[in-house]
Amino acid sequence: MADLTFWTNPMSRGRIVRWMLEETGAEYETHVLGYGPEMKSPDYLAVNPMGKVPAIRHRGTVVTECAAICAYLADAFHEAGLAPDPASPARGTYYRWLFFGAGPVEAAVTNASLGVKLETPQLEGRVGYGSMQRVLDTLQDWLDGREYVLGDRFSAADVYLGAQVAWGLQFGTLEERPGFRDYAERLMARSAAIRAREADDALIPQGNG
Ligand SMILES: N[C@@H](CCC(=O)N[C@@H](CS)C(=O)NCC(=O)O)C(=O)O
Repeated sequence: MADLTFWTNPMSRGRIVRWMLEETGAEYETHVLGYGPEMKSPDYLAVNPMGKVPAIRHRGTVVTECAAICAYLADAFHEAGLAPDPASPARGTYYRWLFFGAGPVEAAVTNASLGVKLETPQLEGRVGYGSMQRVLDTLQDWLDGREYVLGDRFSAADVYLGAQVAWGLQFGTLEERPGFRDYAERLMARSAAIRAREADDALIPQGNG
């Protein structure tokens, strides 16, 4: 059994995790799963009962959910410097934006892309993201004057949040706001992001199988 195994499809959120894996510099073994029967096979359901990618297994422990995988890998490979010290105040900021990406941003973008609309403004109090407008304003204000979520320091929070912003802009599911494109381009120009993109692009024919 490989020390670090990665299950993905090249046209999936697995691209976030591959980028994160490349940032850590760790060696890993990739298993590409096609959508449909391969992801729902008994073998893979034993790894992730959701039948979804991505997933990793490291030293026998399975981790699913992109944001959790990013946070886990940052700690497991702490020498890569992708997460602030657990006892530092920056750790709070890091968690805050990592989960802002996994919660409000992801839900708001998914609902918008599916055409889900809140019937009345009162419902904003019941959905975790409130409104897309509020999510975008909050993110825009935070990124204003900052190179990364933590200021001048890149972290795993930028991998997760940055992927949401970059792909949202690319697929038109996220509104253009001042700072968003610069942030996305800065991140996507990183050598690990480029390596990950090239590796996944090369696997696209296999992922269709
Ligand atoms: N919450 C999960 C979402 C995973 C997810 O929805 N993956 C999609 C691809 S992007 C998938 O595997 N879909 C196949 C299916 O549900 O059958 C995460 O953050 O990793």
